[in-house]
Amino acid sequence: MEGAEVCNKDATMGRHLARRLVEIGITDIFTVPGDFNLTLLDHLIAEPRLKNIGCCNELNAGYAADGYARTRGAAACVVTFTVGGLSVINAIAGANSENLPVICIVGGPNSNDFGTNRILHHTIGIPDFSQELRCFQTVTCYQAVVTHLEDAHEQIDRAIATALKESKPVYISISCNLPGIPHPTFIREPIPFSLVDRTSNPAELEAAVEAAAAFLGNAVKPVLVGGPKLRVAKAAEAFVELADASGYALSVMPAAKGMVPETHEHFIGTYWGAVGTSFCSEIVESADAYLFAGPIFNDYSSVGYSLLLKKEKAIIVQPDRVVIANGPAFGTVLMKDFLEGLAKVITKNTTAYENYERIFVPDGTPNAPEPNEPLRVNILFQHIQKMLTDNTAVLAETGDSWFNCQKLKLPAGCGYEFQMQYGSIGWSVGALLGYAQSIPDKRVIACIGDGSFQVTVQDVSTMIRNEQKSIIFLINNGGYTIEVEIHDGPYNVIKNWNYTGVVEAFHNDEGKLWTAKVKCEEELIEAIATATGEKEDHLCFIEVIVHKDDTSKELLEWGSRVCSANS
Ligand code: TPP
Repeated sequence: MEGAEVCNKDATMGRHLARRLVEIGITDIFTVPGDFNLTLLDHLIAEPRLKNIGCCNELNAGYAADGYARTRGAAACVVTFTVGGLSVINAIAGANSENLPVICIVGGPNSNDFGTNRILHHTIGIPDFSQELRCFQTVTCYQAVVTHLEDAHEQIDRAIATALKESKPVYISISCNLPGIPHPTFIREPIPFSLVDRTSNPAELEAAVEAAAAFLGNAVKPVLVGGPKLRVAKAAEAFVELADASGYALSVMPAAKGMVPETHEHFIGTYWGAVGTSFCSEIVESADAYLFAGPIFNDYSSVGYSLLLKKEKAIIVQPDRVVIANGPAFGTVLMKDFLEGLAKVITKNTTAYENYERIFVPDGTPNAPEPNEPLRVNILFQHIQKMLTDNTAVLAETGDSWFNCQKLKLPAGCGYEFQMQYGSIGWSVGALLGYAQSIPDKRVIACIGDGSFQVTVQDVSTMIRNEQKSIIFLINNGGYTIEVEIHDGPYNVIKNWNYTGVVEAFHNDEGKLWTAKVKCEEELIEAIATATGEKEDHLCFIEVIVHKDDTSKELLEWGSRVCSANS
């Protein structure tokens, strides 16, 4: 092939791709092999700075990349053509919904097979190789199908650069015969990406800041609400700067939990309408002006469209535009620039926070259990709360864990992740694998319902294999309880498993796993002491048995409101 004679053995597309991944902060790739990607994998793992994390299935490899991208700013998974590609696609759609730059790399057909009438294995049996690409077009922001060495360099670079710029997943298909062939374009260490940063239009920015400052300056008790797009806008720090400068009461939407320090002196909790932190919704909804930075209002975050907000009172700041009181809109204004600019000119007003302090009554504590009383969910979360430090992070699966974890008070530095927009059950198992891999110095505490766990359970074995030391609370309530509270039927009851038995089978006497099954507070206390003491270097799996109707009160409220929105 072209250029083979002038190149050394490292000047291959596979090595180039590996170097690019390392350059953007990726040191682990989540993979499932297949004959279309084997050579590619050889050349990726030849890169000493890249570790291969072999997963049990592609869905989990994709979820792992999602979890990894949340802290590293990018992640990659590698799968095989169509059978792997179509399996990972649900995870990639989830990463898209969460604005995560996941690079989904697929080992594709031999470049010589394109344009022939050949039928390939792993396809649905027609001589058309575009099915997988067409599926990915709807869930990624860019697709590169690399079938030639000459332009492979630029195709790969453009795909990765687009993922970073858009903060969305991209698809790169690489013909299976090409990754190991040396080519002159891959000789050198890649020149670093010259990503052109987006900038605000200075005049629009100035006008937006001026209009916002005037609007907020006229308000008596303005408040700030952070939304999940703070992350994609890289504006969380600027938002806190604005909170410091303004003295406004500070809250977050549920999907932004963890993006703003809850230890901030004016923090009032999660704004989630009827199911948010007590006194938070009252303060937000009674304010005469609110600034939402990066909100997503959907049926879930709006609690079945029951929020009591008025557009005329709102400044909505999106990653690159600002709308004030449903009137003037300022385009080409970056959220970060806007918040920083506003922080410089804002007038201090602590009225809303003072009102909050005046009316605030702390949450009650649950009734203490009788000795050996069956464990209640609110007792469980009291104990999880005590485990949180700046060396921990929380991962919350879709289900009642959303509501229970949302109520945890995060100490400074404690991470928090969940997948609220897409809400795909099973996400947390794969995401835990990737998240823990990305932050090895923290201990991740995952709260996972039994129904969700059943979807993606296999990759607990990958956590053991990679010596991860997370703590999984498997909440065994016998069913799809969140669905029960929206609309019940016999389909919401699931087969009970011996969950500790399942993960012990994965362990199979290799690696460090510790399990416990707990039914009362006494057993829970002992299990937590062991998991955080003697077994702190183990993957700890604590199956918590609770009553099927034991839920957070927020789920009951939210479920009935979402139910009416659905009917
Ligand atoms: N399939 C996928 C992939 N994602 C979904 N969100 C659903 C189905 C619908 N769904 C949402 S939550 C849920 C289901 C089936 C049940 C979750 O049950 P479990 O994990 O046991 O948590 P619990 O509600 O009991 O706390």
